[in-house]
Amino acid sequence: MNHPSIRTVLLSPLLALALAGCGKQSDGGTAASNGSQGLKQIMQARGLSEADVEAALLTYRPTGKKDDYVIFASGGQSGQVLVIGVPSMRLLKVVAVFTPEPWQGYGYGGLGNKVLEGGNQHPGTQLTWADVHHPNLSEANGEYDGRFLFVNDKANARVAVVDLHDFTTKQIVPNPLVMSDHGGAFVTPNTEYVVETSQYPAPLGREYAPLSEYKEKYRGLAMFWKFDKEKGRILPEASFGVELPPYTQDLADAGKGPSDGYVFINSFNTEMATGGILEGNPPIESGASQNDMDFLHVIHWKKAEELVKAGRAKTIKGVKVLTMDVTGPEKVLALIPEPKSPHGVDVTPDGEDIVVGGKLDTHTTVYSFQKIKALMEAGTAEGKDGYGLPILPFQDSIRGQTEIGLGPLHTVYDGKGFAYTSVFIESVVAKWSLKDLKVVETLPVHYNIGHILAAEGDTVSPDGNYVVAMNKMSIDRFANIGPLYPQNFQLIGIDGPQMKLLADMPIGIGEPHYAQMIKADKLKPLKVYPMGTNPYTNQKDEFAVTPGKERIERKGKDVHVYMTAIRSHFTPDRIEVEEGDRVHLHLTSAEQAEDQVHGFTIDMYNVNLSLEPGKHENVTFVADKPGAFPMYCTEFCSALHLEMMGYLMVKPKGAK
Ligand code: RUQ
Ligand code: CUA
Repeated sequence: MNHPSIRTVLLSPLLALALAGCGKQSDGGTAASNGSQGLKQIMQARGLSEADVEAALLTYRPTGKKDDYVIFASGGQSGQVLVIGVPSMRLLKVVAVFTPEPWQGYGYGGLGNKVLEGGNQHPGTQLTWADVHHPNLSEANGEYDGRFLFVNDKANARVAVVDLHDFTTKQIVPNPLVMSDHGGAFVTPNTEYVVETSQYPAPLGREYAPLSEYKEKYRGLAMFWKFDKEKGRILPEASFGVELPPYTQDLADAGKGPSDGYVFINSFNTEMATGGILEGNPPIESGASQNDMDFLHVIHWKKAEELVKAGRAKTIKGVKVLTMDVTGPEKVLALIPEPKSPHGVDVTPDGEDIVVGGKLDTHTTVYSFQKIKALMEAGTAEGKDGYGLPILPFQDSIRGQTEIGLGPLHTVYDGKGFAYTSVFIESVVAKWSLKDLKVVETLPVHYNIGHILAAEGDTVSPDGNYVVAMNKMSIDRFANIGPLYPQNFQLIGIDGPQMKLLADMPIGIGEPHYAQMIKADKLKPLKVYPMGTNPYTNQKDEFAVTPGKERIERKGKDVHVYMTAIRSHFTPDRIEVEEGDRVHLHLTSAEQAEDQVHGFTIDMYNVNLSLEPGKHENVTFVADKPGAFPMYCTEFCSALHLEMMGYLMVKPKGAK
């Protein structure tokens, strides 16, 4: 059921019923009036207003009733992704992405280890955290298609691919050229590319150069990771980068509709400040805030793609890169002034405008794609920057500016002509009209809203019923749990004439930066795996075990154990090896019933697996600790779950 109909059809009579008792309700009467009397008492006892009750009715999901939308939110420093139902704001899952996660058996000996290892920037050095910023859903024709989710790790310059067919991370791609990323992981309208742009400049390819050579040697980069939807993987060899000046690029967005083929990236340190407080320089925060204008970068990626195909790219660390001596003259890369320390850059659903929020400004600036395109094609520039890139005239590139308030950051859309901007310093959501660039309403949020998201908000047709304020602070909202406070997601209804605050959700993990919200019925994940499935190939694993064929095979020091799990035993349940043997465990869940999950751990060996129905896992380890090690199921799967165990017997060297 969709939200407007809840509000108009269901809510009014219900509320009327609920509130009938609030004024002058007389005694006695029908069951209905007893009910409303009860509600009135509850409202009084709990100190609830009419608006509170309305919000509760609009968001409450009784048991068994599912949510209409699903949010994929960054899990911040946890390196994971949060999956949240809307409007209930219930946490449904935490998907392991960049960080080992024991419940999902990700990074504890099983097949997921390979995915994590593939994401290491320095082979052999396991990264165990990430700074997740912007989850982005795959798109087809500018609409979320519910198939994949891409996430960036700002701290270690990586992009991950989560397959929504089983909500499992399949690939982590380290960027070999840059140190950090922020403008990612944004997709082009048909997910041709996953865009990842750098944040803090460094020499490309991660070489050393002293800070005194910043202007000459440090660079930014826009990476276009080619995505193959059929394979469900990024293809690094078919990807390319576009070199950028060292201006500290920030957020990015891909064009859509008329602006499909372009990418927009902003920047906030065109001063190229590098700090040096002890050396007598201003701190970077003030050094980077001298200019009134920074630069919006515009990349014509379809043209860049052609130039790469035509052999115009250089190869750096195995990546094809178009350098500025090519992209400037070829009109692939242009700069446009943008007001003071911008943060968000958000293309409107019709693809015609690009809205930029300036952190130190009181406006959002609305750039017109048609104007930009005409200027770029005509080669009209008011000058060139120090790298020979054309600077388009500001006034001729914009449609106008909206007076928003202090500290506008990010903007989302409702598809009905309104934009919603998060205003950090003022702690409000500002709703404004894209047509006349005027604020029509502001709603206080609690507190210091960073990002904001809308239902189907980054598509060509947002749903216009919900917005979520992603607040960085939550002072006074929740029980005191120590000096590290949760952040606060606030669900806001936007389908009526006024914005309505509906629900708070404390986020007790990481700092979530961004999120996207998709219609729940667009997601069509598996319920069980076909028996023996390797989730990383989506195929039957070569070592899959058929029930009845369980066995132990020894080849010298290698012991292969072919095991199945089904309520409530592992077969075999005894493994006997010698100290120093290499154990290869091939473990198939023989379950095919929904929600019948087993876990598998071996005490002291740091092995832990999740065995969803039908899933297959392979684990290899050296039995280097002698002893009698219980192995057991870690999910309470049945009445005899505690009995679902066995022993790994590791005979000490030299023992008889
Ligand atoms: S988002 S710096 Cu506004 Cu990546 Cu948080
Ligand atoms: Cu299987 Cu507990």
